[in-house]
Amino acid sequence: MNKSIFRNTGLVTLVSLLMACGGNSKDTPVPEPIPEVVAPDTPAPEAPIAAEIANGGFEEDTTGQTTPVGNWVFRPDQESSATSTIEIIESQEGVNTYKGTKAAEVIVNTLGDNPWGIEIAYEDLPITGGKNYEFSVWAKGEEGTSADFWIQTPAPDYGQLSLVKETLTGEWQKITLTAATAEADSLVRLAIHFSKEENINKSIYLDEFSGFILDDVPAEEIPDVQYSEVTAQSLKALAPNFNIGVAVPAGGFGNSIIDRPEIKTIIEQHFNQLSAENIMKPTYLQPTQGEFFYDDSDELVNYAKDNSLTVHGHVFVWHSQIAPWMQSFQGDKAAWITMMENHITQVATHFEEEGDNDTVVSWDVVNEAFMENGKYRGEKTTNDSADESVWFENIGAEFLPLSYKAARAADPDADLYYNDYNLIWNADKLDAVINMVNDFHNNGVPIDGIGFQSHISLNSPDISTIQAHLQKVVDIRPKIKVKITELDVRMNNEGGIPLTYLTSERADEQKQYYYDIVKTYLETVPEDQRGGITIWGVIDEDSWLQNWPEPTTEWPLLFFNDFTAKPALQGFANALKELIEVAEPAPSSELLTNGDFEAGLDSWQARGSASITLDTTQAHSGNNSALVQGRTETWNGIQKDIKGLFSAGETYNVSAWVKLSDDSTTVSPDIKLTLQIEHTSTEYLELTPVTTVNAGDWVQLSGTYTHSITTQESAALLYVESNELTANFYVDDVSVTLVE
Ligand SMILES: [Ca+2]
Ligand SMILES: [Ca+2]
Ligand SMILES: [Ca+2]
Ligand SMILES: [Ca+2]
Repeated sequence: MNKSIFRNTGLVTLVSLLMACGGNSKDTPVPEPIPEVVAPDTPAPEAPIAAEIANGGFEEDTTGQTTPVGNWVFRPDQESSATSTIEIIESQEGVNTYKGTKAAEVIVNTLGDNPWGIEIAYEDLPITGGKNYEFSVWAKGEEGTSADFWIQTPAPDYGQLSLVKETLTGEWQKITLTAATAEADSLVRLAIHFSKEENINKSIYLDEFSGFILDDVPAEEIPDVQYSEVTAQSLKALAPNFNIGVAVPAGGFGNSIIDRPEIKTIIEQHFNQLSAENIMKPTYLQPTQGEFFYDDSDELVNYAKDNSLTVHGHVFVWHSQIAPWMQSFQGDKAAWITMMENHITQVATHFEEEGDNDTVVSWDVVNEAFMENGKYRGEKTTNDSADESVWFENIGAEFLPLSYKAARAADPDADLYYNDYNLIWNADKLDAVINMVNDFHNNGVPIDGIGFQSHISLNSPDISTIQAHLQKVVDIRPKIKVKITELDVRMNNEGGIPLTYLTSERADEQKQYYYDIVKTYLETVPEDQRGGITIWGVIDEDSWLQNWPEPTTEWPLLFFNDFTAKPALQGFANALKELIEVAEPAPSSELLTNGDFEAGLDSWQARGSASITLDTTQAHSGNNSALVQGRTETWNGIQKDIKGLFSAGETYNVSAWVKLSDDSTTVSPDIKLTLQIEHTSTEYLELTPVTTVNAGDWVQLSGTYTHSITTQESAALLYVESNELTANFYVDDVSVTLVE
């Protein structure tokens, strides 16, 4: 019996019963006879609905085959110089096949850069949406070998439905995965990845793939999550002298910020520095030898300049993302040095600006020159296929000091950084970098700072490790700068079942971790050594982590995809608030007391027959000004005796703000600030040029005055006067400062 038909029958029955009992009394239908459901004595076992995996046991193939029947794809070397052998083998059932005489065998030779470099996949397996599936495969591998078993949505999304990382035991074992398909899904892919150190030169056998429907996926709605409140209005306003950066694409690169007003709004609100995510990398700036391409990077730099942002240049010399011509460049060591130095010189010179107001203020000169064991990349001290660098291999370690010297020569006022990943927790690697810096210092090679990339996971590394690693660089003498250059914080820990949405709890954990990182940085790195903190992207969906190293969602950044700030941003802001001392305004160099009338008319007098009153309806600053009325002579006004204020030979800036009262019958009188000095004679000195004022705006009277009188004065009357007797006017912010 088909289960679904049985269910439907039951439903009809129930509806019929309800109608019979509670139906409309006026029009009571004659109850239908209730169908009798007879339970069979021994119900036939219901066969589960199977997924149609063609040739799941490889019995349709022949030995040595690498393109099996069905939608199987063997990829022994799809990524980054990974190599392996994957083919159909023949064996006795139970030995190297689980069932029948055929199975697939994988022998890993070299690992690739990423964890899916060596893969067996079954593409485009038809499934029914909205069902829970169970898939299984039998595997046998030498004890300690391992593989990652995936159920994914098809290319190009590779959305993760299920992942099992299994260590093999030497015996045949069944690997089972359950996966919930979405209503919209109609195809999935099965994938198994083998790029692991422990598999090198070992055999792994796979046989008998199958899958079937378990049941329906209960409708699950992502709840409307209430995240903790974000009140921070602007990160950069909390730390005006601290570099708060963000990496962005620009120009013709996909997702360019130039075409995205919401992103620009965020940048201009919160950040004061940009890094080019990709468009200043070598392959981008010199795609063909001798032909430099600056359109996109210039657009980024111009945008930064127009919005008072600086740019951290990334990057002159890197083993990765270099153009094919550079990768395969032919020449002896001297030719390689010339080629490398030319790239640095050309690019640095392009962005160098005359004077010290440059937009590009710092550079990652060399990126990622060391392996995790602290040896040079390219020195081949590891089995890692990423242990390759055309720079080290063709020039030797000398490429490092040569790069920094070339960079300094071309851009003398930029901070020159060495940048690398895992420095925030890997002591071997960090020590190697510190040794390099010390060598540079001993040999007069310029370097200004170390960049910690800091692509990290929630609470990993722990804060004490981060502190210790930052401290090591802080302690280098002579002092260099410390910069966090590429910060992002993954929310899914490797190997765990990924979150389907960012929960409020996890968002708050991220907030705390961002807070801890920024706080630790500010507590550890003294102000003169702070290079700043740069976040590697603006909104979560723009992060490189959306598709690397595994297709998943990581919520690593400070903004949600709808451009609203995440609790993580509040964490960042809270640390800035606590630890950045916003400089007090410079101690006032104002020599005049109560020039702003905020202490009332104290020390000010009417001059001549004028009357002066404190006015609280008009003020250039604060709450008060002085109103001058009733003048009968042009020299009448308001005055203050500043005897002894001026020193002989010194020059002063003098200024006052004046606004005409609208009860004046004149509309544009001339007003000036004058000094009457009483010493051996009486002198009248015009401190500011004659200035026309009006009733619409405050107007500044402003000038400089050099005190050339050397004799002691008995009075020095600073006063405001007007050529028009009918001019009634407000005065505020009378100021005298020394010109240094
Ligand atoms: Ca088989
Ligand atoms: Ca410069
Ligand atoms: Ca410059
Ligand atoms: Ca005032």
